[in-house]
Amino acid sequence: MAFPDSAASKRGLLIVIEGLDRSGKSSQCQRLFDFFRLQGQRVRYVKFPDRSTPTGKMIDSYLTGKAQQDDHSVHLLFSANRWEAISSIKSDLLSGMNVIVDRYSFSGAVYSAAKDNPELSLSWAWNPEIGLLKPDLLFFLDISSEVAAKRGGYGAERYEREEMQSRVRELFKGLFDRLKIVVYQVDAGRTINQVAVDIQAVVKGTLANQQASTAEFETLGHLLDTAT
Ligand code: Z5A
Ligand code: MG
Repeated sequence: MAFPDSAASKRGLLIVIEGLDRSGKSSQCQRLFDFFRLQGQRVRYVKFPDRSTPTGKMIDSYLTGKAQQDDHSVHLLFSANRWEAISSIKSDLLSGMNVIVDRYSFSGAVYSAAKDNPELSLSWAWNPEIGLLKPDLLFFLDISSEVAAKRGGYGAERYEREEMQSRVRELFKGLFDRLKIVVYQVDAGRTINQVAVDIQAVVKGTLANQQASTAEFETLGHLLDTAT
């Protein structure tokens, strides 16, 4: 489904920050948020899963081990958690606001596929994401499991185990290849400042390009090879 783009005026940028656990996504989203505010630009920070909504509360119960869910069912809840937010994100973008997103469809597909459930392939997991807004800028914070583990160690939530993280890392790379999407890979094993400077350099370059911020919306499409 294509979102009609009625406004010819300048819209905001949709910026997604993805990455492994403890790679510093939330820290970098906050830094980027502050960067926009300092520039006098309107900006919104959205984090998925949004645990405040009814779907988000069910997801939170699952992640914290208070509730069990079928793998497919919880996967669709994560996707629904994005779909229920997308019209408000789109309307903010159209109003000229920049929107920073902390985890998005890419996390959605890879964390479910990493469970190695033979009935839940990466292709199956990607399908409910098709039609959501495609980011204008996509960053992937890359970090080794060893460095990530040093940042306080893995927590108590589901998925926070080192072997799961290695699988997730491989799946992210495979997914980006199969989507042929432009991804800015950032070495997130450095200091928060060093990482923030790299991200801001790309954002500044895009902001300087007026065409990019008036572009029509694109949506996430099918994986190129649906064999797996
Ligand atoms: N999940 C899913 O299955 N399906 C979906 O559709 C979605 C998510 C959207 C919860 O996600 C789980 O949901 C997650 C994926 C799954 N499972 N796992 N595992 P979440 O986003 O709510 O998880 P989180 O706890 O907010 O994020 P995180 O990955 O653990 O952390 P982060 O945001 O990448 O890092 P941070 O909070 O910015 O930093 C972590 C610590 O490291 C903190 O103490 C920082 O001060 C420190 N830090 C950050 N950057 C640095 C640098 N550069 N150097 C040193 N220390 C640093
Ligand atoms: Mg986070």
